[in-house]
Amino acid sequence: MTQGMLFNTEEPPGRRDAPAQALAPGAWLFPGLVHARAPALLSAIGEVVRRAPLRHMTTPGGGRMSVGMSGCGARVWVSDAAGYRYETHDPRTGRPWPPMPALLRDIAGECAQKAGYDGFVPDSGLINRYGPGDRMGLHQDRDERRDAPIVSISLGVSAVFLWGGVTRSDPVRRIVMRNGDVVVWGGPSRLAWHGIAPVPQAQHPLCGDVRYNLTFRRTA
Ligand code: MD6
Ligand code: FE
Repeated sequence: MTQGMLFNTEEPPGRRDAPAQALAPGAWLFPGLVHARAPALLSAIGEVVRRAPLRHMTTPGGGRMSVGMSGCGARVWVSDAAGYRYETHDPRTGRPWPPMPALLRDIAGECAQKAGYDGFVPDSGLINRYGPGDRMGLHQDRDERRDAPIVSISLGVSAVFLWGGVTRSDPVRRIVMRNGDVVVWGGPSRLAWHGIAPVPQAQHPLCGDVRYNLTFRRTA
């Protein structure tokens, strides 16, 4: 087998120009929108996780989350036996979370604007790291401000995004998220159920067998 065959580069021709896709009212998928800036985004992630290492949080029920998490900005989402909440300090180091790199803040604002959400300035950037087989069950994002959208950027290995409706029993669509794809949602879709199917064993030239997801929010 040649070295090249080991890599699924996941870059079908033309995808960088793919049109925006409306997922639901207020929710948009922008295929490849930040594809060209993936290396810069990954180095910003590296900068953050050097100071706030990725860790596996515990759910209130006592389970260990398979996804590695960290974050930056004024407040970051944490989970432990006491529940889900936003914290100003990293419980692992006792220090404030690293400031949000300007590159991340600016890209998040640009993405939100594309979806019609002007003036979005995130105060929280969550970093999720998925290895092969890691998943995130269907959930709603309820712990932060609901009058601001969420900007979600996928990097590295492709994964299937599970997109339900605002009611738990709504049908769930499966949408492939590739390196550089962006989802923005808010307004009537802000409380949509969503998740990530187990990430396949695959290789991406920038990330090896890892998928990263960045989500930007307003918490205050
Ligand atoms: C992920 N994302 O893509 C998990 N939440 O790894 C989320 O849970 C999420 O992508 C709210 C808005 C966008 C998201
Ligand atoms: Fe979520």
